This record gives sequence, C-alpha cells and structure tokens, in this order.
Amino acid sequence: MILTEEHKPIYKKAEAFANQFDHWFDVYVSAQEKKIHFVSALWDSKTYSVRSGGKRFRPFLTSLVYQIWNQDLEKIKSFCLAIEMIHTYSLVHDDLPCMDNDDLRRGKPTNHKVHGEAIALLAGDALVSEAFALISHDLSLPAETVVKIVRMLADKIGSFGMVGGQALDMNSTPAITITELEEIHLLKTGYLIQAAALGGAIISGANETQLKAISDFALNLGLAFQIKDDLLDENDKQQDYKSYLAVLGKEKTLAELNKKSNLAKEQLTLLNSDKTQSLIDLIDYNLQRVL
Ligand code: GRG
Repeated sequence: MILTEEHKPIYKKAEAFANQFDHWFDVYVSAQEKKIHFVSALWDSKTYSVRSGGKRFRPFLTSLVYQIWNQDLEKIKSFCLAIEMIHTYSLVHDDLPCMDNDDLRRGKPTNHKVHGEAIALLAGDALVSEAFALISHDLSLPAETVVKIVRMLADKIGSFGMVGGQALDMNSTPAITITELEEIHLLKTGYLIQAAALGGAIISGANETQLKAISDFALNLGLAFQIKDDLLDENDKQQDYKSYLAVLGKEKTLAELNKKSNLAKEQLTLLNSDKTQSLIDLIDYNLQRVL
C-alpha cells in the first residue's frame, strides 16, 4: 500500500491491514488452484486488478467498525475479500471502452488494455459472483448473519445503489445540479463505502441504534471520500463537469468536505464507545490523503 506519513497510527494500521488483506487474498487464490487452469485467462485478469495496489480503504473500514465491538478478524475475512472484489469489479468495468475508456488505473495499464475487453468484462462479472459465493460459503458466520450481509450488500450495489449511480452518471449532462450530483455520488460511491461499514457492524452483532449511527456515519464518510477524490483529480485531468469542484467551486467544495467529515464524526459520538478513535482518524486521513 502506498501511504505517506507512516508515523501516524492510522497509516500503520492501514498498512498492517492491507498486508493482512493481501494474505487473505493469496490464500483464497491458492485454494482455487486446482480449478484455475480451466479458466486461467480469467483468473489472470481478476488477480491483475485485485493485486494492482489499491488502498483497501473499504475492507479497512469494515475492520475498524468491526473492532469497535470485536477483535477476531477471521470473522470478517470473507466479507472484506468480497467488498474489495466488488470495488475492483466496479473499477474494471468503469475503465472499459463503453464506460470511461481509460488506459491507466493506479498508474498501470487498465485491465482491458492488458487482458482484452471481453476478458476484462468477464473478470468483473466473476468478481461479483465470487464475492457473494465467498460470503455464503463462510461457515464461521451464523446463517442469519450471512443472509443479512448478502441482502444488505446486494441492495447497495444494484439498480438502487452503485450500478444505478453509474447509470445516472452515464446519462448526466453538463447542466447537472448539485442535487443530481449528490445523488450520483451517494449511489455510486457512498453506498459501497456504507456497505463496507455496515458489514463490519452486522458481523459484530450491532443493535438497530448502533447500525443506524454506523450507516449515517459511513454515508457522510463516503461522500467526503468522493469530494476528496474530486479535489485530488483537480490537477490530474481536464475538470469533469460531474465533479463538486465544477458545480460548486473550490471554496464551497472544501466547506462541503469539512461539513460531511464533521457529520460523520458526530454520528460516531452516538455510539457512546471509547473504541471509535481509529474511525475518527480515518475521517481525518481522508481529509489529508494524497492518493
Ligand atoms: C461500472 C458498475 C460500475 C460502477 C462504477 C465506483 C464506480 C462505479 C466507478 C469508479 C470510478 C470512480 C472514480 C468512482 C468514485 C469512487 C472512487 C473514488 C473510487 C476509487 O476508490 P479508491 O480511491 O481506489 O479506494 P483504490 O485504487 O485505492 O482501490
């Protein structure tokens, strides 16, 4: 993981978690080894993107929420793998010629540039199916918990979630309003980040009040994450009309970033827990991140 400011505890934690995640993913791939040779092109494509240097922000968030109440990380292993695999699928598909048609992702050639468009498309499809397979095959979780997380995740990434947000994005025009922009980002970015946090809370057995606070915290964090992304993109490319900067200007965008970050912190106080410091640090990390 490429993070700076290693002296800060949250960076160390993020780095340690990313290593843990990579180990889980390696073990998962090894366990499939006997079957992989039938479809090796597909596995090369999938593993290319999962291993291409993502920050692991979403599963890290799952782990921090889970650790408010529990410590045994094995219980969140399948959910963490699943959420990052779904995130990876969204990036692979987003880069395709029929979507954003990007040549580079994380400074490396995009999946379809290396593996071809058809295999990249199928790799994305397979990542989603396998994400759900991983969770539903996890015998360490009570069946009721499995149903709850599968249902929640499916709701957050489908037509009324991430995929719906992408469709709205594809159909938007330069006349976009801030309300429409927020709707797109809520669905496209916010819901997957919210799902990551809710997964950690559900597996921990959080009650309804706690789930509501985590849900509201994560949605604000998700929007703050997107706003920060827009700010980081500012110098990268010609300003996209579908960005907070283009719609609001820099000053109001920064104000929105701070507002959402503060709202996220407020929600955490509702948990009345002394174990939320890492999540507060994560909100601050997002404010400062350079990647
Ligand atoms: C194609 C179904 C489908 C959905 C696409 C998430 C998404 C919807 C598109 C990706 C493009 C994009 C810029 C989305 C905004 C969310 C975002 C900031 C993604 C990047 O997440 P990071 O920074 O990426 O966590 P890394 O590289 O660290 O994994």
